[in-house]
Amino acid sequence: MKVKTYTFDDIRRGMDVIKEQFGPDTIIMDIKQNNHNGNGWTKKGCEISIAVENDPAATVETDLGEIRKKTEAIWSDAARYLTERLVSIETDMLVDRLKAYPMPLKILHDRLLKAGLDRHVTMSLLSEVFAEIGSIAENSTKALFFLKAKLGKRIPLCNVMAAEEPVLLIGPAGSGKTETAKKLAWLMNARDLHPSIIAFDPVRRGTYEELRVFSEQTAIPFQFAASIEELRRKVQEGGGKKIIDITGHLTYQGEVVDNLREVKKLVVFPAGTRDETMDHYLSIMDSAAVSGLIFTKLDEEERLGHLCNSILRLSRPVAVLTGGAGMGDILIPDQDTFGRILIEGKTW
Ligand SMILES: Nc1nc2c(ncn2[C@@H]2O[C@H](COP(=O)(O)OP(=O)(O)OP(=O)(O)O)[C@@H](O)[C@H]2O)c(=O)[nH]1
Ligand SMILES: [Mg+2]
Repeated sequence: MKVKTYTFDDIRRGMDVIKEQFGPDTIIMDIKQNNHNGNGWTKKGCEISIAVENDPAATVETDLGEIRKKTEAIWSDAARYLTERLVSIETDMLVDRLKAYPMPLKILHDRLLKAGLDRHVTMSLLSEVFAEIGSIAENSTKALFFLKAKLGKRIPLCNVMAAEEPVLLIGPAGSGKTETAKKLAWLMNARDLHPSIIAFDPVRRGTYEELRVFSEQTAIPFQFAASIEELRRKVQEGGGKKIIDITGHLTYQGEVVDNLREVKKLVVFPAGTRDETMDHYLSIMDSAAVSGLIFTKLDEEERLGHLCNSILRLSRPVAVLTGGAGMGDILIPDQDTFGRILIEGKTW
């Protein structure tokens, strides 16, 4: 049964036509009276909706549609069932394997999963630890030590603290480049690396004031460049460790990356960035020129497992982590760092 609506000039005439065409027993579903505004004149009209039997061709089409819908639903159910079964078989296997493990490894397993680390990564880390130290893993301190070392070995690091070598911070707009430049400069200053910041923005002097104030407060030198030539000259002039903070504008970032071949390029991503966004950014930059990654805003993440999953997936060296508004909220990662932030949380 379908509902069809017809328009007539007036109700009485409409009802006569309906009865004539569809018979006296036609079921009237709705009658609407309305005004049509034509070319400067108003005309009354009405819409009459009636129930009509489906025509045979339409019925076949509807039936086919229904069959298709039901088949799709069966396929989806089957796929869901198989996935659930596989996951549960795998979980049973993991539970069985875990039974043989010392208690501290079982506890670490739960904590890593709770932190959001991929369960396959978690299990393979634990099995590596167990294979290497066996019953020594009964000692929870040793189990944790080896676990951190195993995870640390899987994550390459990038050294940003080498004296003299300039570092260039690139990354999506608002990812934390300027803030990280300040934190890095602060840290390098404390380690007597004589840092200075060079900001590059050919369009607007967006960060100029912020960095000028920072420079005044810390006595860390700051310069501004509005063209690639000026930037290149300022990078080459004088000594010390140069940190180059550039605009979030991707076209200019690409130009700087192409023109400053000799500097170490680090991509800044907030810790919550989706994998696709990171892949997209790395695909549009000359990613071969990128030496390492910086992750910011760790303090805004509930759990850090997903960050470790992304880092393991990307397989690119990590240079710096930041997590907070304070100048000291910066961490130069070492082998222990990732295990520590997963198990112990925010410890910087
Ligand atoms: N919570 C938190 N906020 C941060 C962190 N790092 C940066 N931010 C904030 O993120 C915002 C953007 O930081 P910026 O350093 O200006 O980002 P940017 O990449 O230089 O931005 P553009 O130059 O506009 O591309 C600011 O509000 C920062 O305070 C961090 O580690 N934790
Ligand atoms: Mg900035």
